[in-house]
Amino acid sequence: MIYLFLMHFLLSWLAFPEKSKSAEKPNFIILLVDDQRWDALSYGKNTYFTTPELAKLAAQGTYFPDAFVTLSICTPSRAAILSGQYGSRNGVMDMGSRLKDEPNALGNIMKNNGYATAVFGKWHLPNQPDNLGFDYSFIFKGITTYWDVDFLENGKKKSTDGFVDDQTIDQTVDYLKKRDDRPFFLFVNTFAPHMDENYDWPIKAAERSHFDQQAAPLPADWNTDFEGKPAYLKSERPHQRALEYGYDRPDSIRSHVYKYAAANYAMDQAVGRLSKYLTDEKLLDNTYLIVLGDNGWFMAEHGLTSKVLAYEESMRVPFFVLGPKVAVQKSDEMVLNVDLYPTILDLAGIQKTIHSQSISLKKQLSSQGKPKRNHVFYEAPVPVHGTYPHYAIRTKTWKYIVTYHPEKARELYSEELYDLRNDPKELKNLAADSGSAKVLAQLRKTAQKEIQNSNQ
Ligand SMILES: [Ca+2]
Repeated sequence: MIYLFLMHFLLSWLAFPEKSKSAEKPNFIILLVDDQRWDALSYGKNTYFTTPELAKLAAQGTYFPDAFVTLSICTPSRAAILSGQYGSRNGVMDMGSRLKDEPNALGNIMKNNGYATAVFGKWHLPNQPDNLGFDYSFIFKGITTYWDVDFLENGKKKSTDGFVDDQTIDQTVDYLKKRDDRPFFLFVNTFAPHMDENYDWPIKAAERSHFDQQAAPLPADWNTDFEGKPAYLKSERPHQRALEYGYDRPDSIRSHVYKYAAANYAMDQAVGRLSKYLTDEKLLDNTYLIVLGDNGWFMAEHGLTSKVLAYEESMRVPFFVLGPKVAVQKSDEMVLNVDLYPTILDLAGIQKTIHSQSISLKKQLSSQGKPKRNHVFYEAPVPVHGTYPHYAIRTKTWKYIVTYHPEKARELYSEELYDLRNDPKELKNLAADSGSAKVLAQLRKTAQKEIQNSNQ
């Protein structure tokens, strides 16, 4: 008995210094949800897109309802997160470009500061994970299927059975179970609710049973004549692909909304497995969990599908943070995906001179304070998925979008102005409205200044 007691004492004594060492630095998990619209998170509201697990997590931390990406599409969004910079500076403005500055990628900074680094799930950059600082990777590249996916574990094929996001999350939990005493930085990427490679959301009946297809909401302007919107949208992919999906018929739209909601729910349930582990192990006492979407997704709003464009359904994403001393609150700050980079360095106490086009949210995570931003800047400078080059300024109450000809450099194609307070769905373009001329002039000026500064 005395022997056992002494052994216990000795083991505790040996274990304690290691535990306190890892407690010095906080851990970080970025959970990036693929193609999740800002309203596909059931936080504090009744929505068709129920996500009980994410809602439970969001209610424990700071939720940012006004959160946006700098460019709404997979690869540029991931590059923006890992660089803290806009695509026009970091080099990634389309699907095939490489992140230029690998040594200063977030993974490398964390690794060089003593963090165990790992990435899980969807990887959508031409750069290799280890070159961006991830020591361990369990990934698939780009677009895949929902079931029985072949992952790459540190570059070697590893076949799996079951739902892709269950595998991603289970591997994350497995990694955490086997971790050493270093603090960790994990980049966890879901695939759902992105469409799979067959342009479908093949979710099983159990998840679909949570949703009523007939009750799926229809957007107000699904049958639009494009009045007030850039005319090219009608003949290019954003609308033409929507027609291929059958978005000229309410039943087809409802079918897509229903399947998207079920896929979003399946992702949510997978995340619940990580949430349970973090809670059971009390890891959230010293771990910041940052959850956001990489871009939104149109489901017939303005007669469109897909993303890239600067309307709310596309550029606005879910975003919340929980962890040590993070206040339970809804923040007024307008935030961007590029803010993760300086925020994580700030919270980790890493001193580094960075060329970041973003702000640290450390203060916003502990108290309301005065918002730092009065607008966010959005850029889609090169044609992607049938869009023309365009930029936007979004304030709390207004949005200005300027579009240029794709082949005639800097030749204005169209301007849009939306009064978000009275027209949150961006149905009525006020750019030609004389009563809004002053706001238009002001936002136009802000946009030009931001465009000039964007790659500086
Ligand atoms: Ca995406």
